[in-house]
Amino acid sequence: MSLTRRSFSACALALSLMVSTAPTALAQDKVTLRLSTPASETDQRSVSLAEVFGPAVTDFAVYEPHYNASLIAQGAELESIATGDLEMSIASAQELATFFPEFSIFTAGYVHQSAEHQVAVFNDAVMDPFKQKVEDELGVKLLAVMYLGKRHVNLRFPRSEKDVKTPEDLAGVNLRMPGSDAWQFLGRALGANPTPMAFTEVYTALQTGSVDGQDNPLPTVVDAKFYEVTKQIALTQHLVDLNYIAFSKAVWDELSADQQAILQKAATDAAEAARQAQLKKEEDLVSFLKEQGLDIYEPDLAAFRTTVQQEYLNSELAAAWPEGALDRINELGN
Ligand code: KDO
Repeated sequence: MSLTRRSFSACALALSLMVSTAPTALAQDKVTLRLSTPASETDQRSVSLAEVFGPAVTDFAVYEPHYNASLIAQGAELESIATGDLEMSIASAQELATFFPEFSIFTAGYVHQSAEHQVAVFNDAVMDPFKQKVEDELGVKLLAVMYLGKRHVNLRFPRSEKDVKTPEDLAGVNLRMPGSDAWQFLGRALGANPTPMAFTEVYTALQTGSVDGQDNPLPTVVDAKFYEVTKQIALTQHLVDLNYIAFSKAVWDELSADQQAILQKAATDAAEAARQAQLKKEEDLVSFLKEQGLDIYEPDLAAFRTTVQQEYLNSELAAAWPEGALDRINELGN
């Protein structure tokens, strides 16, 4: 069949219509991954998710972070993922322990010994039943472990007024702890009177004196500017704290195997980038905080470790820990 001018223009028109509709017809719609976190945009975990995770999944997903608990209140993120109102969060073991009491093993003071210990535990078979239960019963996949840092006691009093050597010195101190029960237990185990409070309210509470202190790692004390309204940090390192990158199982199941592999690697890489950044900050920030006028010192660590560990071992929390799990976690830390 010869190609006449008329048939040529008809073909050209049909082709132009196909091309003009191709982008919507052929391109797969990208899934939007809303993340809600109480952390600020400049927190290392937020930075690494935005700089490493987001770009790595951009072929099939749009990463949409919401900081300072602006989308979902701190502690409500996992429920929101379960109901399909959120796709990702930076979850804590304490929040998971409100659903699954056995997670309190990862919230116990002086159990995790380092960032690398956290990674060894997360990747060990001991973690498998914990991960499986969260997937099966909450519809949440724990993709990676993030290093939040070593938590210390940070008080608004100068050391001349309150010198923290042992847990006895925290008697009567109104110490803000995050809301979950596991956090309140830790506050009591330290010897203090814990007050439940959302992270975003802590600065004002310290400034007005409605709490006497709070506990967070040095990078958080700097990022949230708690050093502006506090006078001392007793380096209790009572919890080598962690978060998990929590991800919607329903969204995960909609992805192809290749997309799942890309997303998993993106989460692992983002967690590693944040870990290294957080560890570096922990080294650098003691001198910065001293320059800001804070008194930073080491308390009687043996007294704190012995007291806190005893509180946990005698507690109902420990009764929920799977047989042999603590021994395995300790083995991985040595
Ligand atoms: C906090 O509220 O003190 C805490 O450190 C608890 C962590 O689990 C995590 O939620 C963290 O806040 C936020 O990511 C803000 O850093």
